[in-house]
Amino acid sequence: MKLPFFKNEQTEQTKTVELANLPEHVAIIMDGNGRWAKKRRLPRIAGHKEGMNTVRDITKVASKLNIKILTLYAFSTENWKRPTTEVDYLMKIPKLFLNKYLPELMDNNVKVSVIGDLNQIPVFTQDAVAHAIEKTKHNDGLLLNFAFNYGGRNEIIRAIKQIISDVDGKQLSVDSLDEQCFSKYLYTNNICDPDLLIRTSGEQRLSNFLLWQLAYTEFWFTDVLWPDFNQATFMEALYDYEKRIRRYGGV
Ligand code: V0D
Repeated sequence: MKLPFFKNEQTEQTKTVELANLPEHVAIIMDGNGRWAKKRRLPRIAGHKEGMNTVRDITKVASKLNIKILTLYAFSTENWKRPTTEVDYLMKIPKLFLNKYLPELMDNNVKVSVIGDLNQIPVFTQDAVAHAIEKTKHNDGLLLNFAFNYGGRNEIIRAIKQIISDVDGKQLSVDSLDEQCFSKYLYTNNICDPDLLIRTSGEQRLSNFLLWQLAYTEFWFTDVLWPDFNQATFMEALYDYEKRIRRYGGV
């Protein structure tokens, strides 16, 4: 099944994505919220608030396209270094987002999940997230996975500590440790690796996101700022993804 999504009126060129070739798992680094606000002489938090609406829009599109998993980098372990007022506002966003959109997520059969260390975040935020996870746990449509207080290196160290503890406790033998076994110790234990990574706002680096999981992922970058990112930009990414031949290091 083909889905046309773009038509240039001058050249009559149309762009189409083949629904069968869509990525199963899309990961996104939602960058450029502060810059979006600055351009408008607004405080950075206004950009984060606007970015929340983009999360809603892209979740809706991904869900309609039958994409299986959407992993969004919402807050990194490094983001604690930002000014307190900004961090305080960011910690309110999950609750704001869920108060506004949880009914719609339910309607769209979306299942919410989180990767990262939730112990370090305020209890009211933990509660809001836990409530959404519980409420959506039987949904079997899109898995909307937020990386929240997440860091890739931290995730790997945490896995190693758990592995050592399991070896000590004789639940695991060193010989049986391989890539597949190791990946079970990561936050992402039951979900496949991302097929496509999108980063908005022109930066082209990983910023400690999903270090292990992105080994074979296709990367797609755009200068568009996250609050300006929309269905059209998302379709463009999916269109480019389909054109790439994926070899997994083979021939
Ligand atoms: C701000 C742009 C949704 C990026 C998007 C504090 C930065 C809006 C959530 C969210 C954030 C997280 C968990 C959950 C439901 C929603 C979110 C943060 C930041 C981290 F269960 N947007 N969003 N969380 N921003």
